[in-house]
Amino acid sequence: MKKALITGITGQDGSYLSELLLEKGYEVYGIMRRKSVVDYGNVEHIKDKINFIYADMTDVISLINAMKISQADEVYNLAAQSFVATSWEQPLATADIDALGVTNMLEAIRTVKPDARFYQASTSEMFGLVQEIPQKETTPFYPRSPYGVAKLYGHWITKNYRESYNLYACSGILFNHESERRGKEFVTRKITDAVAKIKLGKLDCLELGNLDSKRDWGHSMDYVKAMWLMLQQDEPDDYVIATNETRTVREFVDAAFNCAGIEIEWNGSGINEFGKDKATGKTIVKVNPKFFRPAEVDILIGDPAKAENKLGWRREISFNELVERMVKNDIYLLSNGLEK
Ligand code: NAP
Ligand code: F7E
Repeated sequence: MKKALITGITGQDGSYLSELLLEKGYEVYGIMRRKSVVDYGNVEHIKDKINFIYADMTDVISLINAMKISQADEVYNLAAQSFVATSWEQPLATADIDALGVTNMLEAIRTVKPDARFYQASTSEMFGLVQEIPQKETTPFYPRSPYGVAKLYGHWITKNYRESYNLYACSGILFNHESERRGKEFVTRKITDAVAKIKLGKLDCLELGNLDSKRDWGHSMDYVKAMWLMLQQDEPDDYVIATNETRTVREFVDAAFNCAGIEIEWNGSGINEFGKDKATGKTIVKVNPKFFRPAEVDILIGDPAKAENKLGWRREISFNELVERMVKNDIYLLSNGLEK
């Protein structure tokens, strides 16, 4: 029975990856931060199948301990301060966790079990002000947020430990991936949650920032399969995981309201743009400059050809299915008093 250690197990990807590895017969260990109220986050439903270890990415001793306890064959480093907007408010905490935290984890592996295979959760945010369209493994990086900068350190230190110490260490450069378990501060879930509330008469209007921003959105369930595939190859390498489709935030809003049977009519421009419910004439989407970022990543679109050819990875959940699943789920949660 193979053993896997997942950092960030309570998050969106951690939960889908845990389900995948449990299905494959792995013994799953997960590191969890101590909180004042115990909270298993997205793995509440499978908590009895997981071996939890209290640890923190900023505390190397706790990560060495996690390696000693788990004796993991595979380590998936998914833990991060992952919300880009917060990285301007907490740049140092973001760097401690997302940058130095990676070195902490690599050192723990090197010290306890250097033959363990390592996956690093790199990100399309490293491309930032894009130097090429679409972005692939060879595209130069230009991060645009403290989050992107910290993740770029994590990316390079992973490559450096692979080259310096011959560790089996891979980075997955994953483009945006969402799901029913996405945190509500991220734009997709913020939209689908608001669509459910507006549909059920519990909210009047959704306020958003930059509607023109373009993202390459897939489903997390597809993306965790790529993480596992990367650690099953003969040689460690880095891969872009994306859908090769890009859409604006405005297009996501249209698609989400459509799933709830509401058609939007857009009026105005810039910060004065708003969306009306075509049927009722009521304004249900507004722009609020409070949600703009100090520096924006205007467009992301990834080329997953290398992953498709070498790993045999394919995305299975389409954009429309992703949006529909998220909207349906939020309507279900709200209708049944289950939303958090
Ligand atoms: P998420 O839902 O925000 O989960 C982040 C996880 O990290 C949570 O379990 C959180 O634990 C944990 N964590 C945060 N700080 C920690 C610390 N100091 N020590 C230990 N654990 C800590 O993120 P996600 O969407 O699943 O993303 C997984 C990873 O992929 C992240 O590294 C993210 O940056 C990266 N990524 C995500 C995307 C995407 O579109 N989703 C794309 C590219 C890369 P708590 O429950 O205690 O907060
Ligand atoms: O923003 C725009 C915002 O916060 C997407 C993380 O998983 O993916 C994620 O980072 C876009 C941005 O995700 C609102 O300005 C407009 O252009 O959903 P987001 P993100 O910043 O792309 C990458 C790949 C990661 O690695 C990260 O961990 O949407 N936007 N209006 C808004 N965004 C938010 N959050 N809220 C708004 O009201």
